[in-house]
This record gives sequence, structure tokens and C-alpha cells, in this order.
Amino acid sequence: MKKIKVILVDVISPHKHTSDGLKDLSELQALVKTYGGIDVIRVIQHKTAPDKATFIGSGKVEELLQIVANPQDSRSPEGSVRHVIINSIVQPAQLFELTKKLWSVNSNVQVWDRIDLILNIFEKHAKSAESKLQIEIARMRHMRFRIYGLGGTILSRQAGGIGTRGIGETNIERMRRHFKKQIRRKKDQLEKLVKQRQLQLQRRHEYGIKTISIIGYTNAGKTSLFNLLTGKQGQVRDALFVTLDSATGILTNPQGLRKSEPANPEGYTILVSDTIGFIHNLPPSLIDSFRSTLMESIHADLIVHVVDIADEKMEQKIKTVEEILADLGISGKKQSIVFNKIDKLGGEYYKTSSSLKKQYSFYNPQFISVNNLQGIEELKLNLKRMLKN
Ligand SMILES: Nc1nc2c(ncn2[C@@H]2O[C@H](COP(=O)(O)OP(=O)(O)OP(=O)(O)O)[C@@H](O)[C@H]2O)c(=O)[nH]1
Ligand SMILES: [Mg+2]
Repeated sequence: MKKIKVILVDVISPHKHTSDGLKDLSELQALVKTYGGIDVIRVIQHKTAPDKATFIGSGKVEELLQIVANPQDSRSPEGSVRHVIINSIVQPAQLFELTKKLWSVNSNVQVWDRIDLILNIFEKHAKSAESKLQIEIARMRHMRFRIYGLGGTILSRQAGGIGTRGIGETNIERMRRHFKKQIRRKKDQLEKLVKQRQLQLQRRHEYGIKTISIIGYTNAGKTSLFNLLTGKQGQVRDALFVTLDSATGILTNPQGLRKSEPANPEGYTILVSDTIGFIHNLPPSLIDSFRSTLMESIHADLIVHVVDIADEKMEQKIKTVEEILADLGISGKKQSIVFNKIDKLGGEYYKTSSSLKKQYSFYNPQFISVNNLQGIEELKLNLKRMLKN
């Protein structure tokens, strides 16, 4: 079977080494891998600022044209390129200009930015009615923004031409109104699901149930931990955005407590929830569309932030998660940071963990490995302690 061929493009500072730029592209490459069956060609441009017209400079556009036009290019040995994906949030007019240029040599190519790719992954993985609706809304909002971004430039020029500016503007206005109406309709449908969820959360509260929400960067090991804490079997995979819905389970007892004993001295049930992971460079509207799924986290008594301790970009990813929590208005909640995958550190573990303990002391840092079960029983006890205080 022929693989889909994709070109990943990034513009990086002239001071940055190409090898670092290639490393930065690895997250985009992982996203593309999640999308499925893909062969990747990476193109990096050093440039102080993105090109105003086409995002990448004219020299690089020429290089892309060569690869896209010629399937026999050495970097593209078989099959033609299906997508050009830019590792950034790109202005609508720039995407349009770049697409126009590429279509002059191959009209099957689609030009995406990071948001397009994420939306397409979400669409492919969404299972529940709720996540499907949320993605539809996110996609329409994004399209509306695109059209808005083209307003007064390409679309109005194309549709109206000189002296008849009004026609293009009217078309744009019509499309914008269409999206607005569709978004409203989908939002009403989502609202019904949100109400059901709210009722469920309210009942839990009335029954004295406590809730812990597992959150964190995508691929940190959230579902792996959730499965271990609850005995459930959420899907675990080495890919980004495997989980798109939220799932809930009961926190099982630490070892030494019999099954019949209550999970804690007060005898209340503790629920744990797993949810969609976060990633950097997400527009706020996309996060906002997922408010319904994220409601478990918004209303949780305790937030557990799972971090992949072996990730080179760990600190940057912690910051991204903190920013998103702030956007969701939940950064002030009781929170614990859980460093997972300590099995990957080997001899480095002691040094790394003691410095992280100091750095993140405010968040009661804990260290675990879901793979070899290190620190799990202690984590359960600590979570219960934190819920009580
Ligand atoms: N070495 C090691 N790998 C782990 C550990 N915990 C999880 N993983 C691996 O990390 C990858 C991601 O795990 P998931 O639990 O799916 O991560 P997630 O945070 O739920 O990811 P998304 O739902 O895609 O956001 C899988 O390949 C897991 O097997 C661990 O303690 N050690
Ligand atoms: Mg998951």
C-alpha cells in the first residue's frame, strides 16, 4: 500500500541550529503519525520573521514546488505529496497564497497549518456524540475565522474585482452568517449534553463523592495512570490525542486495605477522571469548544497534573499545561504534579527528582512509573490525604 506523503515545514530563527529545528518538528511529526500511514519529508527555513505573503520565503517556496511537482524527486521517491503542513498558526491569506502557488504544479496538494492538522486528528479519533459535536463546532469556528481573515483581501478582490468591492463583501458576510447559524444549532445540541453532565456532577456532590481529575500534556501517560488507579481499560498508545473523551472510574484501595473496607476513613467514594491531553499552540477557541469534556476537570476537588519526566521539553510542556489551566479558570484549584515514566531515567533519577522536588514544591510533586508500579501505592495514599486537607 502506498503511504501518504507529507511535507512538514518550519520557519526558525537564523540563530537556531538546523538540528534543533528538526527536533522541534518532531512533535508535528508525532501528530502526523497519529493521523496515520504517512511518509514525511522535513523542510526547515531559517528566517527572522515569516514571509508576509506566503509564510515561507520565495526560495523555499521554489524548493517546495520542485518536490511537489516532481514525484521522482530524491526526497520523494514514490507517489506524490498529499499535504504540506506548516508547524505554526498561519494567517488565512498566507495559506491561500501558498496554496495557489503549489496548485500551479499539483492541484491535489492541501496546505495545512498546525490547527488544521489537530482538527483533522480530532475528527478521526472522536467517538462520542459529545466529542463529535465539540469538534464540529471547533471546525466551524476555525472556518469562520479563516473567512474573516480573508475578508477585504483575497475573497473580496476575487468576487468583486475593482470597483465592485461590495459583491465580495456580501459573499463573505453571507458565509459568516451561515457559519454563525450552524454553530448556534450545534451549540444548542451540545448544551443538552452539558446539562446532563452538570446534573451528574451536582448529584456526585450531593452524595459527598470526591473527584480527582487527571490532566496533562498529550502522551504523558494520563490514561495509563487512570487505568491503574481505577482498574479500567482506557486506550493507551504511543501517539498524540489518543483520548478525546472523558472517562470516570472509582479509585481502588491501596494495598493492605481489604476490598470491603472503605477507600478512606470517612468512607466516601473517590472518583478519578481521565480526559483529553493538552498541546502547545492551541487557539483558545479550540479549548473553549472542549469545555464540555473538560467540565470534569473544572469541577474536580483535586487536579493531578501528569508529566513525562523523560521528555526533553518537559518544562516547556508544564508551562503550556499551566497556561491552559489558567485559560480554563482552574489554575487556583488544589493540585498535585505527578512525574511519570521514572523508569526511563535510570541512574539520573535521584538527581533529577531531587531538583524537581524543590522546583515544584508548591504542587506536592510525586514520582511514579506506571510501567513498573514504582510510587503508585504512595501516590494513592497521598491523593487521599490531599483530598482530606
Ligand atoms: N516507559 C514508560 N512508558 C509509559 C509509562 N506510562 C505510560 N507510558 C507510555 O506512554 C505512552 C502514552 O501513554 P497514554 O497513557 O496513552 O498517554 P496519555 O497521556 O493518555 O495520551 P493521550 O490520551 O494521547 O493524550 C504509551 O506508549 C504508554 O505505554 C511509564 O511509566 N513508563
Ligand atoms: Mg489518554
